[in-house]
Amino acid sequence: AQDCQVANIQVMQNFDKTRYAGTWYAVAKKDPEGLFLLDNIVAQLHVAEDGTMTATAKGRVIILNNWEMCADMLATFENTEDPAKFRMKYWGAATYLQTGNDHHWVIDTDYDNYAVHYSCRVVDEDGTCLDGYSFIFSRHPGGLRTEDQPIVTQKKIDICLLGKYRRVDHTGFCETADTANPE
Ligand code: AZE
Repeated sequence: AQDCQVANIQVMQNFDKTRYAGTWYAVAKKDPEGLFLLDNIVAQLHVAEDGTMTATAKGRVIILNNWEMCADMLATFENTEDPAKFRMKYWGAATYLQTGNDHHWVIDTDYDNYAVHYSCRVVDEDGTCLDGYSFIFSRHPGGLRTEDQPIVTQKKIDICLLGKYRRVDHTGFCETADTANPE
């Protein structure tokens, strides 16, 4: 059984960021406190020849008193001693969007269908996570394959977040011409 200590959370073994690259659709998320991406969340990860990982992400947000928009985010990743644990610096393409420096842990992935992401922002005195977020990503915009669902459910249990996720809808909100990614 898991003890919910952030320090004891198991991440992906032999993580291969080259295989992790490409497009991921968020299909479920556990929110942190405060402003966050609402839905239509798509991440594109890129690994350069020298191994540097960068990303873009889009998602619907509501900022400044009910202004609904598509957040266009950029990120760079810093390696740590664990190949599946990164520091992620991110910022908005527009200055009024959020900037931050979060952990980015890859809990599990088969690279071709699903990925379980985890980020704890604040560790509590007892070693559990006080404030954090997590994404379940799929290569398929329609959701997880049936056969991947029990694997993902087990990982949610392992990271002590079972029952804390909401589904992420994809309605095409961030796919209009003026926000489309030229890649
Ligand atoms: C992530 C995938 C890799 C790139 C990035 C991600 C996270 C982005 C945010 C963005 C928040 C924006 C807000 C804007 C008002 C993990 C999806 C950048 C957390 C709240």
